[in-house]
Amino acid sequence: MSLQEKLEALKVATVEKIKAAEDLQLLNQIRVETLGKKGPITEVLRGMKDLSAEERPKIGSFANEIRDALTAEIEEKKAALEVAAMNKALAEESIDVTLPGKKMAQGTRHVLTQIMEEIEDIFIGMGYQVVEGYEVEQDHYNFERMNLPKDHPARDMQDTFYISDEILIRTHTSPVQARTMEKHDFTKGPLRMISPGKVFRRDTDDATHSHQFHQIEGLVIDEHITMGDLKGTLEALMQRMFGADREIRLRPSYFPFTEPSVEVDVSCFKCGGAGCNVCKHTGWIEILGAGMVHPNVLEMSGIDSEKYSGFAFGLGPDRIAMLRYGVNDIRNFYQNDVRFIRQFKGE
Ligand code: 2U9
Repeated sequence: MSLQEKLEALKVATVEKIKAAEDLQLLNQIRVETLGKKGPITEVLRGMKDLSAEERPKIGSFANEIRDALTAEIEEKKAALEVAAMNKALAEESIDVTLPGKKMAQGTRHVLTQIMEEIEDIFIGMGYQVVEGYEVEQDHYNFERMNLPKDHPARDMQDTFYISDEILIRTHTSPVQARTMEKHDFTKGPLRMISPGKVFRRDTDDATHSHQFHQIEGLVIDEHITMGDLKGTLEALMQRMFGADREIRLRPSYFPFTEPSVEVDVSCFKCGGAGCNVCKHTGWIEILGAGMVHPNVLEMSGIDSEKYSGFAFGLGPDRIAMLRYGVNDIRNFYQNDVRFIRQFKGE
């Protein structure tokens, strides 16, 4: 076989290989093997010196021709493979915009937050300010200012989480009111406030007791505030929360910080007063504590109890949520089991 025939055969075989190559890596391998420094064409060109002067230009130009032809063939195939790879990637990575989207999980406000915000909205509508204070408090504001002197049983280590002799975590939100009333400028108008928040009592947790629970306390101080203002305000609150035909009744009670003090019942929102399991067949539900602010409490905050009077009340959002939704264990509110929490969508 002449050198020319050999080159021709090489060209035919290589073109076959190029056509059959299915990826760029293989194609590159063919290029290196055929046209590279150690390849047959380079070898022919290198061996030119041994050829006759007559043969040399013929073989030389034929070898160059073949090299150029194969280079072009490889380039063409390379472009084709690149286009194929791109099309494949496009097909695989394309997004089907008609598929349904992923649902974003939407949380809800905690049921106790919902109840507290509902109550806040009612009082904001009646011109009250919402004040949040400290959870870590001084004994002075938590007890002393609330007419609970040093020897009062409510200050017992049994009931209160003390941090030191003088520092504790609040057992009610009353210290917020005490701090607000001592700062209030009564020449500018009455004080109307509520204070919602967490409170803490040393207690063994069970279905109806939790060492952490919530309170909303309210306080109104002005000249000529009477028990009638107290009753009208709490009746309006109960009607907004439990229905326009709710009634309330007051029973005498005792709190150190109010005198007189009352327990407030609301007519049952489930049976309307006829008697059912919610009201334990009495027609009434005990829902609030309240009273006229004790003169000592006013005086300790620098308010003239001859000129000013006020009413105060306290309620428990935990108890309200338990009554309204039939929750039988207060600990549910604090265990953050989403199966419980997500039942209260707040719509
Ligand atoms: C000041 C003066 C008086 C707040 C009051 C109650 C009655 C009351 C309980 C209801 C259920 C606590 O959440 S509960 O466990 N509270 O019965 N609270 S009067 O009296 C005040 C507050 C602040 C300066």
